[in-house]
Amino acid sequence: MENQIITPKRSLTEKTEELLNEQIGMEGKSSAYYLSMASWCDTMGYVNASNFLYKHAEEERQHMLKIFAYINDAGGHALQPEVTGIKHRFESLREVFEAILGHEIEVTKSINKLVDHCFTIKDFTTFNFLQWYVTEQREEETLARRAVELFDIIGEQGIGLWTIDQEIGKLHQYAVETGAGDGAQ
Ligand code: OFO
Repeated sequence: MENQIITPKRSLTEKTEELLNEQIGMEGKSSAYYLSMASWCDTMGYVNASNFLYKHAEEERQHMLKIFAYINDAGGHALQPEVTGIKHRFESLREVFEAILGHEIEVTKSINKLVDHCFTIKDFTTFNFLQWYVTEQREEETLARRAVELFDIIGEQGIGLWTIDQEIGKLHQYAVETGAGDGAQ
């Protein structure tokens, strides 16, 4: 087991810093991915989905910056991640929201790995810092799941896609009003 090394210069072990930088990469990728999706939705006339995703891209960037501040305040060095391989075109609106749900599940696994690591080495400060992300992931997974369900409940024929876009707008509004998907309790 890695020993926690707290010195006058730093409060993070190298491994913890490495994992936090990996998480920065995940959040940066989320932001870029959602921005790309927002743009595609915009070009397709899915106005509400597009607004939802532009805002979501911004939130993910804030999640990334929160970790930047945490690492550097603890005496480490936060690294700007390389973000490559972002998809720009999608087959359908459904594909977009299924991809979001799949991506958020991967982000949750990554956060859980980090939380487990911190608990194991007894870095309770970072463990505590990460609780915000634990809550956030549950909210974001729920929002994405609700969006994916709309495709089955409403159906995509006729005005189905238009209606789904309207409902996504309501989900967005709900998230804004309650702070869901933004780590609020
Ligand atoms: Fe950063 O909250 Fe989702 O990915």
